[in-house]
Amino acid sequence: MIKIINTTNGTEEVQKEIEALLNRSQLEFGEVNRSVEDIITKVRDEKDKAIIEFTEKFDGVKLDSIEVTEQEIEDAYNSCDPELIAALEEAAENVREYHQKQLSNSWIQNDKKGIMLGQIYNPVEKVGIYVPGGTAPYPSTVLMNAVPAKVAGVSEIIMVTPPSKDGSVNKNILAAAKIAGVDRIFKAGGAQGIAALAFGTESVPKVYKIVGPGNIYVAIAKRIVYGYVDIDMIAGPSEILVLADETANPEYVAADMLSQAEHDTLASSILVTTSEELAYKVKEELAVQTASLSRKDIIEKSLADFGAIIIAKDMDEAISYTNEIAPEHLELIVKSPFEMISSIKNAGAIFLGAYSPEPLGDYFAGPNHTLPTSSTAKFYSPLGVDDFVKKSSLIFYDRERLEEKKDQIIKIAEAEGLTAHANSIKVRFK
Ligand code: HSO
Ligand code: ZN
Repeated sequence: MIKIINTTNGTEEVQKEIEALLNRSQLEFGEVNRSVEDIITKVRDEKDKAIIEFTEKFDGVKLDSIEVTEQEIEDAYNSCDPELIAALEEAAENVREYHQKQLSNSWIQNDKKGIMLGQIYNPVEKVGIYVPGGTAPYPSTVLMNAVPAKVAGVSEIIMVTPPSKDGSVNKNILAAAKIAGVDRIFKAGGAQGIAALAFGTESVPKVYKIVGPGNIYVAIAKRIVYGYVDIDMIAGPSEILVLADETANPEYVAADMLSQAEHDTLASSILVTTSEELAYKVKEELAVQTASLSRKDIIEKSLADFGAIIIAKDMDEAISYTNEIAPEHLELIVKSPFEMISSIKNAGAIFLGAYSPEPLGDYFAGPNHTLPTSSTAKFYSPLGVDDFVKKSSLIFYDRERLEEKKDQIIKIAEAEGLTAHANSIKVRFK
């Protein structure tokens, strides 16, 4: 049962409750860490052989070859529901269009005579995408990771995903990979999949950056290989915060909260409202709607452990709790959502009004659904084209300009005790 927190009980109490809600770190070290390290070392040293062994051990299938063939991809695509394919195509187009807006241009500044400075942008050449299998084979996740990489100009997109017991990969995942333009797909899950991407094997090309969600083994493996390759943020369990006033429809609010609660027992669904009446109606609605949902057990646990309805004394207080929680998804179901945008400082994605429910963003609208969780919206942004682009600086001085500034540069070099640095300037003006 979801708890109701009334801020008339004093802000200290509420703060404590909020802290408890936010404290759902998935990362345990110790045991898991050690076994992930062992897997990574073995894959680095023994490559494909290790992948095949771990796949047999963890996924229960002995593979002859780990790469998904062109034929497997074609067959999967052709056997998918054509309406699903059409919906995914349309979603991919929206994601493409939205992310194209994020492209930045290289720039050059040459307004000072004899000097040219600039920054050039290049895509990361090879990117790896991890796609979970098991209970979470989401084609939408394939689109959200691969399409921005494609828009950024990544030349090789390599996907890894665990196979099922019969050695196949979920057909919807393969179809989405084809739609998004993934180049090659390998059957390698968990830490072994991440290690394969980080170090390369006889079959799997080494990549420079790994993105995509995964379980705790995947998350820890990404942390371990970070620095050797780049990674995206470590995604925690999903979250939604609905900020609603008395104009909100309790049925919609409850439905949206449940949409995230069904992801995971660790997911967090919170309503912050200024209306006590709405709070109690939503609580009732949550119980009614949960009863008929397929993932009822997950939802009930998630709501009981990490769900909350917070009744704030006014909108300012409601906004301040929201900014402190910094939710992954924020829905503003209030009379004038647009007027509120400028008060929201911390949120992964902001959904405006009663007809912009969270699943619209998960699947279709265009913005990325890989968003900062666990309050990291205080400093992280949604996944986007920037994550697949890197920059190089450009520096040019002509002879006169360098001569003009040589003493200052030599001064700093000598202050640092680096005479070879100083000499690299001096030698040009002997
Ligand atoms: N809401 C999830 C993404 C997702 N939802 C995929 C459905 N499929 C991210 O927090
Ligand atoms: Zn979702």
